[in-house]
Amino acid sequence: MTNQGIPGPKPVFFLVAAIHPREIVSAEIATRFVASLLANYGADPDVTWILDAHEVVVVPIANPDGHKLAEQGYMQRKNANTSYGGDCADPPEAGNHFGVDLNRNFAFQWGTVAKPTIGVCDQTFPGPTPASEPETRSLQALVESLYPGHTAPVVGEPVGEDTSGVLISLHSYAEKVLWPWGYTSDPPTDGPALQQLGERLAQFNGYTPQQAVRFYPTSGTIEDWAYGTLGVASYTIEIGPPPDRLNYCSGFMPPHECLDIANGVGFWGENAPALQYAARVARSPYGQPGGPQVRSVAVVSDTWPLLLTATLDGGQQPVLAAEAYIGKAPWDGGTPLALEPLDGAFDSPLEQAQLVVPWHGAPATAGTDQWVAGGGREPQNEPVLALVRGQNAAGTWGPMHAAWLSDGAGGGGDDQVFWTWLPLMLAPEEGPVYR
Ligand code: 0X9
Ligand code: ZN
Repeated sequence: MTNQGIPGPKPVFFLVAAIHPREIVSAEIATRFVASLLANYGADPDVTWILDAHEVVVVPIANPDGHKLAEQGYMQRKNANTSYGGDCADPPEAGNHFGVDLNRNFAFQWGTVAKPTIGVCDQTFPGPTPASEPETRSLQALVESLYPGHTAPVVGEPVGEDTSGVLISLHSYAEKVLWPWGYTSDPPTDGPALQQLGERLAQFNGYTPQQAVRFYPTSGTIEDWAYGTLGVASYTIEIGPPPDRLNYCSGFMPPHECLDIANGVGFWGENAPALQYAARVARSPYGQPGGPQVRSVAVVSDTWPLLLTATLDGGQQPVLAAEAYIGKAPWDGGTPLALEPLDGAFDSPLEQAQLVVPWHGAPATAGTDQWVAGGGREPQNEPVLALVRGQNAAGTWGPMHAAWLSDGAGGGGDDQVFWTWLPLMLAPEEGPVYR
């Protein structure tokens, strides 16, 4: 998914689910993520710039043969390859079935923890050779095609903030956010940065963030492979039961309503913001998560010029700057407009800031390009995105958060649009308008 009207290449967020088919909630969440992006494009400002500026690639069911068995209620973890012999239970049982564990089959450190000698019917049988399975080879080829120019990280050298791309593999049901390595207890060179993003994701879904090996050692997982061969920031999210439904929503095949229970915050409510955050930082996953978070952006105005306000959260670090890009992002050559701190100085971890959106040139003809200093389009006929970000004391810029400069009605140049070229059309007695 991407806005094909805007040419690439663009940073890629890759989401894969149901490598283990019995973990049925993973496919459901991946499918919902697709639906939510498509349904909210053009309406939700963050969804809109995510799809304008990124490619989002989702494989909701990575193990279709296994999923077919899971759909029939069998606790199938592996694929449905029966060609390696063995005398495995058939129909499949939870702890004894035919097939290869695709999440042990990837061609990186293959067989070092999950050894092929453990037995064909074992739950973590890694296959006879690295990437022996067609599903694995397809996923490897797909992921490699999405990250051209990416190379294996060099030990001792961080891959750097310019390395784009995030990969998330969805599983259930341990309530964890896990990053490489799984095959060794040594942290990778990028351990601190991987941890930084992992902890951010965990702040959204409430799960436990840790290096994967600390859950238990594994080899041949997709996340070790993707980080180990391409340097892509890669994670497993183990979707788990909301705290108040620990028993009811546990297990591989929880009731469908567990997606939304507890006032709408079930598996979906917990994980949707985490997935959206992962997409938002895909341009610089090793950098942006260390920067401030923009908690809110609002466009406030009762007359020209427009006033944009934002709340920035630097966590442990003071926020030292904030800027907005209007109509044109920095990666498209947009010009930053500096926000001013409301309390007079950028010096604390929580700052409120504002920008009086400059109005350059005469308020002339709709459709001309002379509206904002940021180099973007004027918003006469379509709403325009304002992207806001903050910088902390370490110099790190955080991820963008977006708001519309518009009436929120979805464009079309109708006469409801409050940023009309004719300021007099705004009755002053209406007071501030919060959009
Ligand atoms: O074992 C797995 O493949 C994943 N857990 S699951 O219960 N869904 O099968 C975890 C993979 C993450 N890596 C490590 N835990 N090392
Ligand atoms: Zn799993």
